[in-house]
Amino acid sequence: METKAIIDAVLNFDQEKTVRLVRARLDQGANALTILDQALIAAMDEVGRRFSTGIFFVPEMLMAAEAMHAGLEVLKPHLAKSDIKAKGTVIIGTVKGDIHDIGKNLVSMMLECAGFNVIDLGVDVSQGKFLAAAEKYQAQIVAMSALLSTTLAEMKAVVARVRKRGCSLKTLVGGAPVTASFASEIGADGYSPDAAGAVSVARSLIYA
Ligand code: B1M
Repeated sequence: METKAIIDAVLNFDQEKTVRLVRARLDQGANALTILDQALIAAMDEVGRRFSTGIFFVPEMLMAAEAMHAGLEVLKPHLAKSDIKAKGTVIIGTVKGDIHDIGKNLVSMMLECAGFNVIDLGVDVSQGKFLAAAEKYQAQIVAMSALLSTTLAEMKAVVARVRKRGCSLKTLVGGAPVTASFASEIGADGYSPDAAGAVSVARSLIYA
């Protein structure tokens, strides 16, 4: 019931109510990851459905994203607290041509909570910028997010350039249109369908 109320608050673009309801669920003892998955991410899925069917347009998507963000801020301190400190630097960004950043920010935050040193390049990140940052920060992993099917080619190109360098730098990919088979087809070293999974994949890439 409360989960549905949070979903409705996001769908009504009500930031204040989203924050209040998320806090209330935490106070009741609900798990932060469950609230994230079953309420906030579920709400964004519904936003996507409404956009696809012409009920919502870009402004509505943005307002819903802001409400989701507000709820996420409340959850942040409760998510992915981990005692195991991983050593490693991850360069992360949303690929060129793509400005969706909610999923990327979640992955970034989870990795940070797990003890990785995360360099977040933001959105619309060019191939050259990913590679230059990896070099500059002596990173172990380049992590890329894409939400548009049209930007998958960018992801493929970055993976190809990293592989061409022939060093130990690994690639990790994800985002709604990215599948395990696409990831393996383009030669990415790791793939996760969600933010929590990205942490274990990143660990396995570094400790493999
Ligand atoms: Co856009 N949008 N959008 N949008 N938007 C989608 C993605 C879309 C599926 C909506 C739809 O048609 N149903 C569609 C893409 C269709 C396609 O290509 N297949 C779409 C479109 C078409 C567009 C525009 C082109 C619309 C237009 O202008 N006509 C435009 C593109 C702009 C651009 O990027 N150049 C556009 C713009 C926008 C807004 C700016 C309005 C806003 C983004 C705000 C923001 O990000 N700050 C927006 C939104 C909010 C969405 C939807 C509704 C929600 C996305 C989201 O944040 N989901 C989305 C529909 C949907 O996905 N259901 C849609 C919640 C988030 C937590 O999920 O990012 O998938 P996600 O992350 C997940 C996993 O994918 C994974 O972890 C997260 C969960 O734990 N993950 C990774 C993500 N990255 C990972 C990386 C990893 C591992 C896992 O390793 C590195």
